[in-house]
Formats: sequence, structure tokens, C-alpha cells
Amino acid sequence: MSQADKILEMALEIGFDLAGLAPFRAPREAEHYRSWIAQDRHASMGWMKTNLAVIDDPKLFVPKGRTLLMVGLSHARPPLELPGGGRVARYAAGRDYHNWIDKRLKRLARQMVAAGLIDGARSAVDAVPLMERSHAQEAGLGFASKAANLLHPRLGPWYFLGELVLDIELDPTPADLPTGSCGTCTACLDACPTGALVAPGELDAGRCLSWATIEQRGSVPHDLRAKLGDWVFGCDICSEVCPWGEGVPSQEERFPVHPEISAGSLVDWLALDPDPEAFKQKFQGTAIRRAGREGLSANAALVLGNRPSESGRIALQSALETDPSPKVRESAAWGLLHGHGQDKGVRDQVAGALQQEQDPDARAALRTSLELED
Ligand code: B12
Ligand code: SF4
Ligand code: SF4
Repeated sequence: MSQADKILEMALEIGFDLAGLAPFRAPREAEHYRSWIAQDRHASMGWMKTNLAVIDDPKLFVPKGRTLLMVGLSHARPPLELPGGGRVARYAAGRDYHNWIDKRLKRLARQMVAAGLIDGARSAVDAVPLMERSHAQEAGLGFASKAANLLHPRLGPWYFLGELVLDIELDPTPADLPTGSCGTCTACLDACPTGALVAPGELDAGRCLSWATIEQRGSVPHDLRAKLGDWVFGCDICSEVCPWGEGVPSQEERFPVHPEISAGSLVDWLALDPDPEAFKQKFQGTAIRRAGREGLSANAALVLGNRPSESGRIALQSALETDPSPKVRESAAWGLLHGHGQDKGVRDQVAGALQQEQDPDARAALRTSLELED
């Protein structure tokens, strides 16, 4: 068995569903990345622009790197809904995948060093200046799609990517690359609620609900708020409608739903303890931590506005009056106006909150909400 085959076998044995090798050089889609940034498709994610030079020359990231061992890990599962309503993207159901993957990549690297296959390797997953989808495609882990996701004939869009940067030259994965394509299908472009997929394979991050609910640190733009629908963290719509994802076996046992999600509710998430440390502890080890307490509570307020209920109205009124975060207060105001604007006294309460509000951004957002939700 060749050195490359041995490495691929070890990666599968340790628990990954896919493994392949690609040269450690500029990704094939580097030019696409450059024009994507030039068109400001990266929204508030300024680090993506800063990463340009490293995308073009990955050796700036790992100087000793010669070959990429790309891995894929399925996270398919049934839809994830909070008790009482509100949806969370499937990828965030269980333990944070970054930890799961990184731990196994590091163990794999140690095994390979012990077996004399490599001298060293650097593990990486997601939050790194590498175009993972493009490198993974080159390693044979899937094909590019109109939803921008990498698809695999066996796993659909439901898999994570990660990588080990190896310090040895190896031949790329041979022959049996998975074939497939979107063909004439346009289901994801048609189903995206915000028109974020502006062209096949081209995503405007500033319109994507995944960006709006996880990455942006201001307030969710007003024109996306009603479009959030039920999504309180991430969005799976373009994956859910993809025919390649149908019938993929569930991985619930690999990533059992975290208790804070299985027992959580929009009302509870709106009223979370404002102490950032308390939030970190509560959501320890989950991908949801990324949104932060303010982000998650504000998202919950918006979804409660989209799905009005009596308990939601009471929680929104309380948050508007008492939450220490201006962002949560103004999101609660939008939720009240959008979901309960016709109820007696609601507009007056929000107008009163505007009089009291000191924070300039929250004041501006409150004014916009009062105008738009008239
Ligand atoms: C920034 C980022 C985001 C941003 C921007 C997303 C984007 N599409 O660029 C936001 C926050 C919106 C986001 C959302 C999501 N993300 Co994200 N994200 C990233 C990150 C960190 C960088 C992506 C990047 O470089 N984008 C720049 C663009 C130019 O690059 P690209 O999309 O990878 O380029 C591909 C396509 O554009 C396509 N393409 C280019 N031109 C054309 C033309 C045609 C005709 C076609 C068909 C395709 C095509 O080919 C390129 C290579 O495959 C990666 C991790 C990493 N380091 O790569 C994860 C990553 C891409 N995200 C991931 C996931 C799971 C998601 C979500 C599904 C999460 C969710 N459920 O909410 C959504 C999916 C949204 C979507 N439809 O893309 C996974 C994807 C796994 C997979 N199988 O593809 C990654 C790889 C993380 C990981 N390690 O698993 N994400
Ligand atoms: S994740 Fe949701 S908002 Fe983003 S592109 Fe897909 S369907 Fe559109
Ligand atoms: S939904 Fe259709 S067009 Fe979109 S990624 Fe899947 S196969 Fe491609």
C-alpha cells in the first residue's frame, strides 16, 4: 500500500467519512475569491479581505506545508426545532464540530508521526485562511454547486470540511473522484428567502441568514428581519431543498442534540442572563456560542415577532423595558411591532421606549421599525 493510501485509510479509520489529498498551493477558485471580495460579497467579515494574500499563497499560513489531507464529516440529521418554535441549523445541533474535528485531526497527526509517515502536520478547520471548499474539491471530496456548498453523491450538502497540512509531498488522490452536478436544477436559488444566491455558486453574504444570525455584530438589517421566519441560528433552506441531500443517513448519534437546544425556547433565549460569562458557560462546547448572548437574544426577539404568541409578547415587552443591551431592546421593539403592532398600547409602548433610549444606534433602529411597521 502506498504512503498516500495508508494515510487516507487512517483518516477513515479514525472516523471521517471522506478523505482525499490535494497539493498545498493556491486553490483553483482563488480568482473567484478575489472577485467575490472586490464585489463586497463578504459583508462585515473584514478578515476575509485581510486573508487575500494567504488564500493565493497558502504557504504564508503554513510555510512547511506540502500536501493537504482534506477530510469530510457528515452531520445529516432531521430538522431541528426548539420546543415551542424557532429553528436552529442542523450543523449546530450537538457539540461544536470544530472541536470534534480538530481533536481527531490532531490524534491522526500523532498516529502518522508515530508510524513514520510524516514529520509533522498542522490541523485546521473552518476559521482559517484557506478556501476549504475549493481545496476539498481538488482532493475529490465533492463537486461545487449552485448553492456554493460542496456536494457529495453520498452525503449531499450535509458534511463539514477540515484538513491536515502535511509536511511531505504526496501524489493527489487518484482517479475515483465523485462525479455529479446540479444540472438544470435551481431549487436552492428559488427557495432562498432573501435572494442571497445572486447567481449560480455566488453568495452575497450580507443577504444570507446564516451571516445575519451568526456573524454580523450589529443588528440584523431591517429588510431581512421578516425573512428570518423561524431561523434563530443559521439557515438550512438551500441544503434542505437540494435533491442530493435526500435520504442521507442521519448522524444524530454522532452529534446528539445539546441539552440547551433540546430544552431551550425562544422566550428563554430572549431572557438569557446578560452576563457574557454565564452565556459562555451555558453554551460551552456548542457552535451557538459564536452568536454571543446579545446576538442570540436579539435573534430570538425577531423570530418571536415573526411567530407571535402570548408568552412571546410578554417576553418581548419585558426585554424592551429591562434588557441591558440596546441591540436586544431594539430587536424586541421590532418583534413587538411586527407581531403585535395591532394590539392595544403596543405602539405607544415602543414610542415611549424611543423617548427613553440613549443609545444612538438603537434609537435609529427604533425609528426605522416604527416607520416600517406602521
Ligand atoms: C465565510 C463563510 C461563510 C459565510 C459566507 C459563505 C460563502 N458561501 O462564502 C456565511 C456566514 C454566509 C456562511 C454560511 C454557511 N456556511 Co460557511 N463558511 C465560510 C468560510 C469560513 C469561508 C468561505 C469562503 O471562503 N467564501 C468565499 C467564496 C468565494 O468561496 P466558496 O464559497 O468556498 O467558493 C465556492 C463556490 O463559490 C463555488 N463556485 C464558485 N463559482 C462558481 C460557479 C458555479 C457555476 C458553481 C456551480 C459554483 C461556483 O466554488 C467554490 C469552491 O467550491 C468556510 C470555511 C473555509 N475556510 O473555507 C465555511 C464553510 C464554507 N461553511 C460551511 C457551512 C456548513 C455553512 C452553512 C451551510 C451554515 C448554515 N447552515 O447556516 C451556510 C451555507 C451558506 C451557503 N449557501 O454558502 C461549510 C461548508 C461545507 C460544504 N459541504 O460545503 C464550510 C466549508 C465550513 C466547514 N469547515 O465545514 N459561511
Ligand atoms: S443559508 Fe439560507 S439565506 Fe443563506 S443562501 Fe442558503 S437559503 Fe439563502
Ligand atoms: S438545490 Fe439543485 S441547484 Fe441547488 S445545489 Fe442542490 S442540485 Fe444544485
